[in-house]
Amino acid sequence: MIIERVEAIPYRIPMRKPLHFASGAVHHMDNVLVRLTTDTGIVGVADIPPRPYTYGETQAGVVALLEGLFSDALMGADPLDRGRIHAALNRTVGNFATRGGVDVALWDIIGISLDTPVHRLLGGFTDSVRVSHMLGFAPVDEMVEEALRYREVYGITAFKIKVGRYPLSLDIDLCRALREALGTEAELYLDANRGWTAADAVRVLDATDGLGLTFFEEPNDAKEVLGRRRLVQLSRIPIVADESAPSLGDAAREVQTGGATALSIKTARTGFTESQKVLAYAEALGLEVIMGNQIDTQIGSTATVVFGAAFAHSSRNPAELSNFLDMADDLIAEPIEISDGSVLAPRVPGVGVRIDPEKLARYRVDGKKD
Ligand code: MUC
Ligand code: MG
Repeated sequence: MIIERVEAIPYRIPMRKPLHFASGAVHHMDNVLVRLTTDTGIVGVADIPPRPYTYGETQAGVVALLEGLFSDALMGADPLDRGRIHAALNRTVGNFATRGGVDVALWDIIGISLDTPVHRLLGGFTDSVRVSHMLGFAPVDEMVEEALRYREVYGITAFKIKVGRYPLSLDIDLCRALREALGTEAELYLDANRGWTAADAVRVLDATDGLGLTFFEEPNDAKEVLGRRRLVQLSRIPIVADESAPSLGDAAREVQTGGATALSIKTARTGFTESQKVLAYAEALGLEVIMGNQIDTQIGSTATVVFGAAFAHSSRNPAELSNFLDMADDLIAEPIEISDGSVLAPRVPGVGVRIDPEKLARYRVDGKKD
């Protein structure tokens, strides 16, 4: 089996509710669908969400890379030879989302060819993953109302609170309001997307002590190493590396140099192959991981479910799986269902995503037709 066609399909779907956070905002999903077709007729797909404010990738850049250098590496390759393919892809630095998407599409092909769901090929630990919902910036009463609604409608009881704003009291008051409204059973954790200085993040930790927060993701810019190290040492809750750890090497550097005590794993950037390495590294060191959200569509969120369900250590904490609900529409033919606060891993062969051809035709922006 060899890959004989590499397609990069850019598409745009508006957000029903734009997501705002300290490092940026998403009003439209300007993503790229990668489609790898083999000589056996098997087609592997994955979603690539370029996040310029986080990694510098853009939709046009992703398309150019897939149609250029990455096509050279993929055309004629057997999808089972992942080691060789990744060695070739790794000759291009950065571009994490593009690399992650290609890996997921390769696994999709492998799963379909073996007639097996990929979460079972990877590890098969469980078939259900608990969901955490990410609350973007909005007035406090709206964020509280959203959390209560998601608990009521979907049974979600874990929430990641986007913070990182000034004055600090804005987000401190927000944390208090959410804890008060949701009670003690809800799991609440923070993500500042580098919005604060390390010293201010320590002030926030002090002010929110007693609220039972469980994690604090990217409080400041991890490149400010000494400030970050001091913060990590002072914090009683794990400090999570997310955008400072977009690859295995970056994750190891952040942990080994005292910049983080937990890791966010995003299949949107480390696919399944490198995510497994990050997971094993974290597990060996006794560090918790959170299956994170790159503001993913249902295609991307399905990949997260697949990986989360595959291993004990990736399914321990609720995974960030629900922000596709902020989108006005999606390319997926069978929508993800969240019930009782959980999502089931797909049972069909492959990653388990089927693209709706009419929706793809409606939202693609390259003017081409299938
Ligand atoms: C997150 O966890 O940071 C916001 C920016 C991004 O790249 O991912 C999101 C969520
Ligand atoms: Mg984050």
